Amino acid sequence: GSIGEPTSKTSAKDLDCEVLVIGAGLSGILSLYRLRELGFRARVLEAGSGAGGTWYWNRYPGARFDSESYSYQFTFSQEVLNEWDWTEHFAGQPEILAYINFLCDKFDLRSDIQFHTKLTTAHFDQSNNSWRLTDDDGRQYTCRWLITAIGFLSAPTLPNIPGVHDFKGEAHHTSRWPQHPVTFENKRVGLIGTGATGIQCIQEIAKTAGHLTVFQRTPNWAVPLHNSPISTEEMSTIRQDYPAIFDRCHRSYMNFLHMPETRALSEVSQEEREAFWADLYDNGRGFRLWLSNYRDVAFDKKANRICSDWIADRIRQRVHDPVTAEKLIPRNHGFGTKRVPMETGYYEAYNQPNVRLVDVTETPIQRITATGIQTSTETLDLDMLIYATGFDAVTGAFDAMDIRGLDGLALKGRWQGSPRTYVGMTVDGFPNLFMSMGPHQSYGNIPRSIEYAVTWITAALAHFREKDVAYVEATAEGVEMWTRHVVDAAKGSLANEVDSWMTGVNGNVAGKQKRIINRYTGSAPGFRKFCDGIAGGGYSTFKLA
Ligand code: N01
Repeated sequence: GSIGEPTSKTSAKDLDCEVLVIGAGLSGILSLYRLRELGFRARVLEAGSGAGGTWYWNRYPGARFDSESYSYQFTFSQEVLNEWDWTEHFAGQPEILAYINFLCDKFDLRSDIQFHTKLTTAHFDQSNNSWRLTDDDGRQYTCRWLITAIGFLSAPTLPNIPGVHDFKGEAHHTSRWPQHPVTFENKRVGLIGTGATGIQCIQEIAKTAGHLTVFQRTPNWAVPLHNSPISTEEMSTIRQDYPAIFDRCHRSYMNFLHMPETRALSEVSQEEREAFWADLYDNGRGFRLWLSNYRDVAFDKKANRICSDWIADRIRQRVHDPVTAEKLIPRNHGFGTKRVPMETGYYEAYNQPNVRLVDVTETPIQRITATGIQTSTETLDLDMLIYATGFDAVTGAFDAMDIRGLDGLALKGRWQGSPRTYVGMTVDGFPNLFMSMGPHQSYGNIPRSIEYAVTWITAALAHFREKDVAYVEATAEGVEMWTRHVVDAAKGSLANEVDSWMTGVNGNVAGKQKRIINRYTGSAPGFRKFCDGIAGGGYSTFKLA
């Protein structure tokens, strides 16, 4: 260091950076913005060639917000709120990526983002309280504080079907969609997976594909999105409404715009509830039917069944072939117990002559071959295969790296298939490591949740710097308490009694067959209050040195 530079135990002058952030998605770019604002020397390391994370990787046709654009943007900069116009109530991926690039340009964020950098290891060095990272080219990076901004739906998984690597035609996972245009005209396309991604993709590809075969294992309760363009006049009305919109999100259970219905289904007549659902189904934008439903639908099996049956009838009305319609109606889970996919003409796609549904519970896929898919009853030749098969969610991106804390303890080993955290942002045994959107956090409306987590983490770092603290570790008691609280908060919700990424189940990943509680399902306002309390108490619930 130069003469006269203050020396203290928190001085990070021998390290590459005070703070390294892994990932340049929404969490990463906001971390960088905040850290710079607080005067930290920070850098972001990103595997891709551009910023955007989820919205950089998921370029599949039909990818778009399922939440209102104006509720799913950042609120930290009034200037950006003034300058950026949304053109649709639910923006498509190109517009979302343009928004993220607008943020990067405006705040010159790219100058501190290193692209094409895929980290493989992160080891804590006890000798000087720092993290040492290695990328897949063997380059090393050191920092005092490490922020993981790696996403919880970012590690894609292929189906565990024999021959999955044998196909010689064009094959794409939705989450690794190429940057060059992909066309479907005159092509025989096969698509596996009917989650939120598959449904967005199917309804779009059906418009142009020569022929599309959808391989469905579990149908989902998709409901209409009701997207529409935003005119210049409407945009200025929406903008005037921003404070009210953000306030609503702030007060709601999962940071969404939609408030729950206060009545229970049992308190209203059949006529009344059917009119209520018809209005939400036919006019309610986005998640309204899901999140503004009668309050017992998410918890009471009987109420849920009545609502599910009503929606099943809507599916029957929309699909001409009764056999196909029945296949599209979920049997093993009720409405809203998994993330509800949003659709625009999804069910009608199956009325087109170029679209066919194959139920793989009836005719299982036996193998993927060089030329297509072989089921128990037929061989289908395909030009293109699309995997909309989802992610090794929540812990997958952590498992993909060798993360080691005190005494070489591996994070994977610490968690052993079920995460343990303190407020979803820290883990005992892993000092100076902070996670944005780690397990056990309140997800819901993700940008709202990211804005909170990143602001909390970066403010904590500023506090530690001010107090000359160089070592911060969650306590074992804190982790035990929070983990128990997360499990308790999950009780009673039907969503936690169903296999999905939200309960940590992924049949394609070894060791992920059993349901766990991997996200915080208590209220977002309660989560924030708890975390604010930690900050207000000077972070005394951490081990500080
Ligand atoms: O992934 P999924 P996704 N054989 O796991 C099937 C968010 N998101 O990418 O259910 C046959 O939901 C699997 O079948 P099954 C949102 O939070 C947000 O669609 O396991 N099929 C299922 O149908 C969402 O929840 C937006 O029986 C196999 C599908 O693949 C999350 O991302 C848009 C199979 C995977 O569905 C994940 O959604 C899109 C196999 N071996 C997504 N393996 C927004 O708008 C898997 N499947 C913000």
